[in-house]
Amino acid sequence: MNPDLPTRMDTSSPLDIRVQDGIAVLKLNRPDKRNAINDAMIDALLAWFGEPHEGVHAIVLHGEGAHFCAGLDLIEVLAKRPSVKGVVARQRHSRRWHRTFDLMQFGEVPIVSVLQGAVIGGGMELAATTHVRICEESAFFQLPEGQRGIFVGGGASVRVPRIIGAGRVVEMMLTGRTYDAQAALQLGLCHYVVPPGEGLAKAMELAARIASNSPTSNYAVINGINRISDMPHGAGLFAETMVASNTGEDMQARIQGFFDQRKAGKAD
Ligand code: 1HE
Repeated sequence: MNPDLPTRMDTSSPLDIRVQDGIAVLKLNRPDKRNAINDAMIDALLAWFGEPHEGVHAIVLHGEGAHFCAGLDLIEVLAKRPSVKGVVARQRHSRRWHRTFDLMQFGEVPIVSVLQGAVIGGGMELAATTHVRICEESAFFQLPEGQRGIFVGGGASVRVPRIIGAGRVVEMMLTGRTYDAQAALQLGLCHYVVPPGEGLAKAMELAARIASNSPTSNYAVINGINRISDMPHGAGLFAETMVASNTGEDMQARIQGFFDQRKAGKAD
């Protein structure tokens, strides 16, 4: 373990962080509140993702207990809201989530998430920042903001339509529809569905595979693909060339290794 990495073992912390063999495992740690996202959890995510972590090549994000995340901590919001005066001050909350979630989606290292039980509201927004999403069979997705008298504020209106389409998000929010794990797989909300209790092992397996890629290529993929696919054709191709010309640091050894391995395999 790298001693420079902030590692929280404190069971009262909303975010538990452990680093092993180049993989950081971040656990949402408020199971008694279904891992609802309070200010302290956002602060912990912002603090960790706001710093570089040398030696970390993949991240696994999961939640303690039966639910990945019940979204915004509604109790905290109700308690704080009367004291937050003015539009700009009220917008701070959403903008802090945006900052945090952008650092995650467009960070230096790919994130694999494990989703079980509730993936609701802000929990779905958090999941949508991650690059590889694994559902356990119990997972279900909801955006009940409309039913709670609020609107999404952690990036759902930007990230989720890019995954499932704006029309489905509108319908989901208006009717309170729930998507289960199998539907999520078909829609691209998740990439794998695994039996109960197997999500973390699958995530560690995929994270190890991701960590063995070139770090520069991983960085280019997580920062490049989503941004470039938003660009007009010509700008996108130009951006692709610029990104491609900034990768390849270790391509010689990797390509040589690929052919050496094939030769060795054929000789056996
Ligand atoms: C919470 C929260 C929460 C649970 N904030 N405390 N999110 C929601 O609207 C989802 C609301 N929660 C639920 O629908 C259910 O709690 C679950 C389906 C997630 C779980 O059900 P269950 O039966 O296992 O647990 P529970 O008995 O409902 O809740 C257990 C405890 O967690 C209870 O606290 P306790 O002190 O009474 O034990 C609940 O109050 C607490 N809890 N969910 C605070 N969300 C940036 S904008 C994003 C906007 C949104 O995310 S809107 C969606 C909010």
